[in-house]
Amino acid sequence: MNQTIFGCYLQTLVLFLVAITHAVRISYDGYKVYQVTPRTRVEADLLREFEEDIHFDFWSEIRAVDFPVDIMVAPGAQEEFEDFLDNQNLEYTTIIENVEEKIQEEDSRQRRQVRVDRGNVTFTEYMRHDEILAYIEQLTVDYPSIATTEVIGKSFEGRDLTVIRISSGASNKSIIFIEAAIHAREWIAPPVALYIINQLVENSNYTNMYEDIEWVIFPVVNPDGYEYTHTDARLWRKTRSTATICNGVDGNRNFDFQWMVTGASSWQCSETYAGRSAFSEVETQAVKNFFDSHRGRIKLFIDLHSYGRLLMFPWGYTSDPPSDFEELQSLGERVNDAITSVRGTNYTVGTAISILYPTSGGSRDYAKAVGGIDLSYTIELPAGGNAGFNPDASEIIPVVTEIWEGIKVFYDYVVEKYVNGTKTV
Ligand code: 0X9
Ligand code: ZN
Repeated sequence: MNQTIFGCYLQTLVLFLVAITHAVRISYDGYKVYQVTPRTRVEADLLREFEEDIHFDFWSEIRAVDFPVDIMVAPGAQEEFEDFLDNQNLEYTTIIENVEEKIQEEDSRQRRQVRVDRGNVTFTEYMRHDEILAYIEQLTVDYPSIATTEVIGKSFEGRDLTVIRISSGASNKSIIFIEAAIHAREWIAPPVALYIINQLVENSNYTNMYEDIEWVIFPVVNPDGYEYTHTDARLWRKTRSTATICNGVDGNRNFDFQWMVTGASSWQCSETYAGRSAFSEVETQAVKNFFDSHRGRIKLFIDLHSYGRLLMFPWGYTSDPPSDFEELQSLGERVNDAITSVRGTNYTVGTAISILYPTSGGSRDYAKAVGGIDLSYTIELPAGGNAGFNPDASEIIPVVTEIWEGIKVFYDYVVEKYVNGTKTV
């Protein structure tokens, strides 16, 4: 075979391989989202049977009775599922007829927009990971005396795991640590982290907020998964570490506290796969190492997720309330009041297990039990008005601005309790 022809074959082969490994986005054509509302515990338990089934993706979780549950179902399983719902007399509606169509609509909106200028931030579209990092790096150039970044690890695919520190004056101050997007598809979480960064650093009204407190914000804990949701599969949740059959681990089941005890799966294809061992993931190790190296200084931990409008504190693994339940509940309610004051959005406040479902191996429980961080919360941000994980980019600003009001209440409390030593809740 002469060289030209061989070269041609090779090129075709490479193009083909690139096509099948990269360019083909996972299609959700024909996938439907059902909203099922169990009216009794028995009905809720019936639904639980589907949680581990690969054809079912629970977008929102089975909570108490009378709370609607959003479930995406693959085409091949829909008929049987509908028969089941009818036979069991479960109440349901179809909220998305075809998930792929929704994603296409979202894509066409995004494509019409210009990419973000390097080093800038925007709250009118979702930013890519490199754009997010470029913005926080730019802040360290523009505000060198208050903003610094630190790479606290590398992701499985080699991306920087970068946090930004915002602080002035003394070192060794109490820390507020906020992380987002341990779950890749929860796109509304990074903008919330970025807005907090943006207000603290770029809005001169808030310079006092980092004089007595150091903020450390980790805008994308799972950058591999996050990028994968932009390039390949919009609804990817887990990390991108490779395994024998299915890739990825649920980072929020991978922490070494009550690991694999409840609400987590040992099956690698499950959306809640806890990993082959606790801290198998480099991304969760980075968070753990950060906790370890700042032991005693971190006073508040917030883990940002979507969706559900929930403000949760430990525990997720047991229904025994934490000893400081009253304090965590009343602080959560005050945060919610501040959020609600903006445009009426109301979050449900409570222990994770009581308002959601049992889980273990998550960062929030770990932060409190092992990290020694008494104030530890998970915030489930709102769903898109457009349904599910596809909040229109136009919904970013209302969400981030109302959460910012809640963050101020958290901040005031940390200062009162740990800086001035006069707790009032
Ligand atoms: O399941 C999770 O990790 C979180 N929900 S999400 O829909 N964002 O995936 C919530 C964890 C809350 N913790 C407990 N329920 N214990
Ligand atoms: Zn989540």
